[in-house]
Amino acid sequence: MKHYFHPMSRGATTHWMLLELGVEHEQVIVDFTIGENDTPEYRAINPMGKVPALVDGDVVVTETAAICAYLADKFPEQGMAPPPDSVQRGRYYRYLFFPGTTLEPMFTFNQLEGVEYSAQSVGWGDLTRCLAAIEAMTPAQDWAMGEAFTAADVVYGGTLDFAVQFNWLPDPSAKVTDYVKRIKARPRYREAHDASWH
Ligand SMILES: N[C@@H](CCC(=O)N[C@@H](CS)C(=O)NCC(=O)O)C(=O)O
Repeated sequence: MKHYFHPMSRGATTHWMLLELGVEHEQVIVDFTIGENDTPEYRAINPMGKVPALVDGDVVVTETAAICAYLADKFPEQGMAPPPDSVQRGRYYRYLFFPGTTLEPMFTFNQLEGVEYSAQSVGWGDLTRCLAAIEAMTPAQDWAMGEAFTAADVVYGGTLDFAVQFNWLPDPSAKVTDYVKRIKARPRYREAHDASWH
């Protein structure tokens, strides 16, 4: 399978996921800083021209969370996703979808000054609600799904890691910083991110 990525991108997260699973893959660097994402060939893979993307035979997957979810399900023996018919699956989906649909837009809008919006209408509500949800969802010990480290931690924990790193979270609680520390202590995280920027 081919992993289209750039080390200074969200591709570090999907690379980390591939390493956690120990999946052989071809790493294809798409240097978007010099427009390598803006070619007809790459747009045929991802019309958004974004990295990361994964091509597995005839299957094309874009979006960081979708790639992590796809990989976790493709290699069920690695235990990085609860079984599709298990009761844990609902909780697992929440961690996979919440970062991209809610946290990322909130972090972006929170950096902008003078932009007014209705917290009742936008999907991310507001910073206060997001911080309360982060506090409620972040595990005090182990991982998002309990003892098993899963794709939920790669996606949700990876987003919190970015947020702490870039100071998007005002005064993160001890629970959040400890969880991010556990994430960063994982050998495969280090391997993926040492190849990136820290
Ligand atoms: N929603 C996408 C966002 C991907 C994204 O924004 N990638 C950035 C790098 S982190 C990119 O490819 N930027 C190049 C560009 O937009 O031209 C995902 O989760 O994968």
